[in-house]
Amino acid sequence: MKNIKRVLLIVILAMLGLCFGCSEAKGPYGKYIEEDLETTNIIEDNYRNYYEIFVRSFYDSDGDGVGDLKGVIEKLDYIQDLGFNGIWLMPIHKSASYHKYDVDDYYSVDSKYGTMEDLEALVAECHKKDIKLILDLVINHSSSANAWFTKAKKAHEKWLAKETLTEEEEKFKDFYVFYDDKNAIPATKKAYQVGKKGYYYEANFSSNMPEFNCDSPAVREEFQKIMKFWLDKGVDGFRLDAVKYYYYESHTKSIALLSEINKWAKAINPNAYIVGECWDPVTIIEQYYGSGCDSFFNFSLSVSDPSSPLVNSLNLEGKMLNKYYDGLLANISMAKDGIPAPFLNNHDTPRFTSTATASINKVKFQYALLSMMNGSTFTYYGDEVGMVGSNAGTSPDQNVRIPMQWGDGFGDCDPLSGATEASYPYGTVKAQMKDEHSLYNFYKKCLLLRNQNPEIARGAVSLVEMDREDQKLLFIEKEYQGSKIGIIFNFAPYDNLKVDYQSKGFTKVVGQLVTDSKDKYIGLQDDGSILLPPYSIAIVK
Ligand SMILES: [Ca+2]
Ligand SMILES: [Ca+2]
Repeated sequence: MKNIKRVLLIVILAMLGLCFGCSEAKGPYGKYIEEDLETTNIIEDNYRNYYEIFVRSFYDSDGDGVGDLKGVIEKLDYIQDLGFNGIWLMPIHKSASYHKYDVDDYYSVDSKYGTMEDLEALVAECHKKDIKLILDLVINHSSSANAWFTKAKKAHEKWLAKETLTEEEEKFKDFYVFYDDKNAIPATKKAYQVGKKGYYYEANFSSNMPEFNCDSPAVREEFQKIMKFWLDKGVDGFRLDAVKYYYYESHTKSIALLSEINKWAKAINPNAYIVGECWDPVTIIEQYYGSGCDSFFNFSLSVSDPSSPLVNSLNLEGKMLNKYYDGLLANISMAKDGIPAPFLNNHDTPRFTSTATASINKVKFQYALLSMMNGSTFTYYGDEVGMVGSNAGTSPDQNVRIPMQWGDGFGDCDPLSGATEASYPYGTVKAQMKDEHSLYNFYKKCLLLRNQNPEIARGAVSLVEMDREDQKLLFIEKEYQGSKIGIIFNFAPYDNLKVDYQSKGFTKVVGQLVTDSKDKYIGLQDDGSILLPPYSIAIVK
């Protein structure tokens, strides 16, 4: 029966070729395969496609030049349409800095971003669209302008002077890490003297970021209160900043605190999602998963790691194909029972479009490689339109936090003070949405395929075939709840790759990611195999 169908197909194709003089780009690729992508196939779990937003530079709803929460609400359709179903907001609490990683008041929304009502409205709108919203929670340190720091210094000085303390002063005298003897400051830590008072406070990031004393029961109680406050507002979890700095001297102690934090959050909302930032190699991060927190970012896959298998899988002259597969397996095994959290770049790293060798096809393929990883992927705002920016070397962080260019004539934020570059080589959002071959539309396809095929994020992986000689073919399968998909990669930048997928137990192509898509596609050959163009991926079932 199959053969008859094939013969018929060939006859029909031949006739079409005759009728239209082969003007349809049949090329070497064979029959075009129609896809049917759904946008709303979201499973109610914590495996999500997260979109990281720097509110200041995202969308300005009221024309004052500063992005705001109402702007995020206005762009929820855009975010959902791209295929994201989770949002990580970089810090939104009151803070004098532009980045807000030094918090003045943990129970507030910075007035530049909007009001508490705006945040509540954003939560409600996200939930209507089945989007989870997580907040950046920066509790290793506060701002030195936080009222708690003033209270703590005052109480600590009274205590040093052996004066009687009130109950509240007792609570605050050790709220931050103070050293009364300069010689007691560990060589690995940074501490600053308070005025000329002869005592010091720990601040490993900067003098205006004093670190909380995580041993203090009062501090731990406050952490719980902060989380309860925001979870009660309906936010779905937290991205925890700088978790290894909780106790900079001891991973064991930081992990133990994370275990408590995770329990506190889950006691309020059992489905709360916690993802921690521990900028360390796999061997360390896997220890952090022992805390029970859902996720820790996988820095070993990001541009911050020069040996990242995602970055190095481009230009396979270096014979790195097995490294991509190893990286894919390590990404899963390091997470133990938790959820892997792979990403390419964020607000602290150069954008991956900024490497000297970047071309649109490489940028697309690199994102496609990320998109085939298990777990919750994290995508930094603006990457979908290929925004460029680097904070490498002496370049400022502002370069990777520049405004989105919407191209609508409104909503663009003012340029970010301090940025030394602002580049949009692939055009505005509006222009890219109209171009079916744009980065934007490629990103969208990657994300929709993740939603459509839940096996990609959640499936158990096994190897079908890897051509270590040629460094072109990687064929894996992922199985989730009895459903199996195959993922076939052509890692070659210039060569087509023919694959007989049917002999491996699969019957149809359900998705294709072709980087050079102007005249190339993954097509069915007359013999039933498929031909993959350079830097492309086929998903088969
Ligand atoms: Ca505004
Ligand atoms: Ca600390």
